[in-house]
Amino acid sequence: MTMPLRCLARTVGAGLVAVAALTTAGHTAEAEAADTLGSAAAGQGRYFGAAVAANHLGEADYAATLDREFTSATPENEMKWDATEPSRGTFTFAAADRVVAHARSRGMDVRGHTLVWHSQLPSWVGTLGAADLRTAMNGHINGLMGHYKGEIHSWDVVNEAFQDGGSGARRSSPFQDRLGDGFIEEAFRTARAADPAAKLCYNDYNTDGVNAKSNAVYAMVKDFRSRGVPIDCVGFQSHFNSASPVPADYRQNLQRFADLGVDVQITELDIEGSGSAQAASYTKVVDACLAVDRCTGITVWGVTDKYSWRSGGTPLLFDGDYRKKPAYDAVLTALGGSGDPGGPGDPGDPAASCTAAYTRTADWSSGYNGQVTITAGDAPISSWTATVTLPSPQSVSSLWNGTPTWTGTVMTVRPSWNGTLAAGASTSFGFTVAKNGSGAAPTVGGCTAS
Ligand code: 9MR
Repeated sequence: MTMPLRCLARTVGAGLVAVAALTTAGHTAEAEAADTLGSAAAGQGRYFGAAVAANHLGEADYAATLDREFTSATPENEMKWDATEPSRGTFTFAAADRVVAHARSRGMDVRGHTLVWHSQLPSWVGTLGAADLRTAMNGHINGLMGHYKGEIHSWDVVNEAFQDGGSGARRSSPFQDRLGDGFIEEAFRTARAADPAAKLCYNDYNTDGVNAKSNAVYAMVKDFRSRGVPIDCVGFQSHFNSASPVPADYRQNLQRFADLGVDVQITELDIEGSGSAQAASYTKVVDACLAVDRCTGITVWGVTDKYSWRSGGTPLLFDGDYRKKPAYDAVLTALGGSGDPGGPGDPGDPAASCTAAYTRTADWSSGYNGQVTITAGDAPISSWTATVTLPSPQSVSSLWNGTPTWTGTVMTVRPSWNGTLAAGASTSFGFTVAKNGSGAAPTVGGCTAS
């Protein structure tokens, strides 16, 4: 069967990373039975997302796994108040912009996280009196939502405003303590005006089952709905471990919120553990979401165990080497997708594919060194080809760990000794460029593999 080729090619500024991928035969997400989390979830009318850290996007395996598997991205820390408005009125968007640009250029949706939260709050906010704090809160919402207007699918407008424990009370914070209960409503009204197209969510943890805390959030959402306060969705963080397992009434809890007329989203899923026990817990979560019509998507709180905020608990779907865990297979299966349980070498294996990621490794006035890391996809490969287009009038003065041929300014590089790669394994070639007056970045085109 002939499949369309799919090619992503980007050039980013020097020092950043360009990733190019070309699938040579079959196995595009669009063309086959769902074999990625994102395509399987799409088949169920849902998104499947991950929390993304800007500072890992330059790691080829991280970016390749993110790009292959996920259809939504949540900046893990980059949109928080301390990252975006460290001093009053001075907005810093560079790190969040990197996540948004990466995600959007690859067709992913973005969840905005988070506008009003007691944590990761710069100290200046806590010094303000009530009137000033109200102005600052609304200014922050307008600053963030204005900058990303039209680019964010759902915003966590207010995060974690309720206390743990049995009281169902609001959590102490500068917002709660100075502005009272009404700060949440005000934040949502400001948010609706700032970007009317974005879904506005309340997000919290330990609200996954029916308990005093989720009852308090439920009462608030019900009140908002009855009074026309703009709220579209409730986020259930879903950080689980043995002390806080997936609740037996998870689906029931999601459903009662959905019945209030809001969407529900699983926003920060991770489950500590390993093997079949972890896999079974993930299955419960996916099954619960699929059983609730208004559960519109699932986000896991990271791509790989090694960068998880709970890395010791190995709570995610890919291990530290980006290998799929049993939990991955369980999620894919629960989403109705079909994995590759037989492993490499079995009939039906993925086609040979590779990605090429470029970095500038050294830079001086008259030249620079570039490096392209070739990473095999889901199948082992015996050869690869990558193209590098140099901006005129640059010229390559030497190249190592690869064999170049030239057509005009396009350099096609094939392996020297390093053609054979295991699935997911990487090799690199490097080259020295004479700038001849131009320091612009080269374009790394498609990587093809056989
Ligand atoms: O994963 C985030 C971690 O990198 C930060 O150090 C931490 C700081 O507060 O926040 C983590 O993300 C939290 C999220 O923003 C809100 N819900 C709980 C998440 C895990 O702590």
